[in-house]
Amino acid sequence: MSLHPDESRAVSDIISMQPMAVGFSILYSYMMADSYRMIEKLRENGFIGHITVGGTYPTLNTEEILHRFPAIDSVVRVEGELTTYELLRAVNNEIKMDDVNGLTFRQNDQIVNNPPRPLVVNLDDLPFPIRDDFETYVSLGGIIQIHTSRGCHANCSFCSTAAFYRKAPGRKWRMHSPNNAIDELEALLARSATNEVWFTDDNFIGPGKVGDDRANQIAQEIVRRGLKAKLIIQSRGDNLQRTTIRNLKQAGLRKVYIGIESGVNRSLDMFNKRMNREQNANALKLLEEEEIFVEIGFIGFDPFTNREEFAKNVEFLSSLCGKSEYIHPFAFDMLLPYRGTPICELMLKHCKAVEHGLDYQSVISDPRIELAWHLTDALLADLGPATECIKSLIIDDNSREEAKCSIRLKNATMMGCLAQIRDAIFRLAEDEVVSTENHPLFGFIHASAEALKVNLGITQGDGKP
Ligand code: B12
Ligand code: SF4
Repeated sequence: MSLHPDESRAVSDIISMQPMAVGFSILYSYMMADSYRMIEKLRENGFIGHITVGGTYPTLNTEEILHRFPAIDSVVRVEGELTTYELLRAVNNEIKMDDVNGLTFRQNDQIVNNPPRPLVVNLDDLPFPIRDDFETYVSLGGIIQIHTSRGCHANCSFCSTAAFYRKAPGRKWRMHSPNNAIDELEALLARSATNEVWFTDDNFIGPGKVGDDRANQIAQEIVRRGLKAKLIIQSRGDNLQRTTIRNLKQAGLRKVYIGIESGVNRSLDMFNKRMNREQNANALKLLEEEEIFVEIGFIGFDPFTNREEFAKNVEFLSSLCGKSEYIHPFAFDMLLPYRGTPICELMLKHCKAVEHGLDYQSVISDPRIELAWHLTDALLADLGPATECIKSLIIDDNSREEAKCSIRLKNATMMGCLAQIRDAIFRLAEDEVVSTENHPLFGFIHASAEALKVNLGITQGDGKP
């Protein structure tokens, strides 16, 4: 059902409809607080129906949620389709709550954890999602988003998707058949004023021959049906085969999001990435040679990062992106140890994570690394508008050369500033007291980003040239 964007209006809409149950989808930790504010308003306004929550955050924090948020009646863990159907039957007294697998619920003062529900075996058995607001969403600048597979065969220790699907028995990477996936795509293209398509699969190409064959069949099917789409995918580096990338490019592939995470093998091992620095670099080179735009996810800092490793990360990015027209990093993050992930356990064991709001954050003990992280964070924030601008250029056929030039300029600014940050922290003695506020490099970073904005013709803070 579509709700008014204004919270109070949405609450009064729900109250007037008197549904027997309301569900909230909570993908990110920060959405929990906002959703709960609305849930409390519903209760204050007399809503007595069942309130449930689902999504990544509730699945990884099930009991915590029911302990901390008394107005919530249950949590739907992992996949929601079948569990929600049965939950509604239970709310309607057709079956017992205890019989709904995948549900955690409140019973008197107890929290009851029913057994997990196995993952859906054949994704094609699921109907296509109802997209009531699709036209409005596209008219506001949204692009088509489709999941053509679920999960990932890998098991990176920081990844909440890996942790999410491991909460239920079943295969960790499952796919829609090429025909089924492209039927959904074709129907959406017919309804849409945009042909930009983001396959939001965690790992679009998927494992081994099965994944590779499917990606090729999807490419063939798009071409066979004559669909004109501009495609964006997310993939692990070790699933990229040159022929497949070429076939996908023929079908409209423009951009690949790729989690490279680090240029330091120690971090990659701790992240259980199952790829080393060289393998990641080769994946990026392959995409660059095939002239596919790439955005890199990078967790450049973790609580064990030292100055030499920071320097290695800077050197790694510079060697790959310094002169690149295709590859640009959109992150240089500090590790976020999400609750329920193996890395969170590891960080807690080493006292390297502390509670922060409804989740955890990393603890950095070396003040020089903390300074490097704050400066890098400021750099990424300042470069944000450039990244947004490049994103729209990449998808625009007429702006290909402009996009390449923008990426070159952005990379040059980013690598120049990173080198300055690296040199500044190497100038500091181990016992030197450093303040993370008011460091002169903040001014330099800001000025460099402003100069870049002028070069890219960005006049507003929102990234639109
Ligand atoms: C699309 C997407 C986005 C889009 C969102 C677009 C949109 N319109 O919603 C954009 C680009 C905006 C985005 C941004 C970010 N994202 Co994002 N995103 C995703 C992605 C790839 C797909 C989400 C999706 O559509 N899934 C498809 C549906 C079918 O799956 P699902 O959501 O899990 O739903 C199922 C169940 O969870 C359950 N369920 C879900 N909701 C409910 C509700 C009820 C009531 C019930 C009963 C069941 C239920 O049933 C569903 C069907 O089985 C996920 C990864 C993923 N695999 O989910 C990451 C993911 C959600 N994103 C993530 C992150 C970290 C971010 C960012 C913070 C990244 C960043 N550093 O900037 C930002 C924050 C966004 C913000 N606004 O601040 C993390 C969240 C981690 C966490 N624990 O908080 C994820 C899990 C990726 C990851 N592995 O790290 N993201
Ligand atoms: S490769 Fe990506 S999606 Fe797969 S487990 Fe690692 S971080 Fe998660």
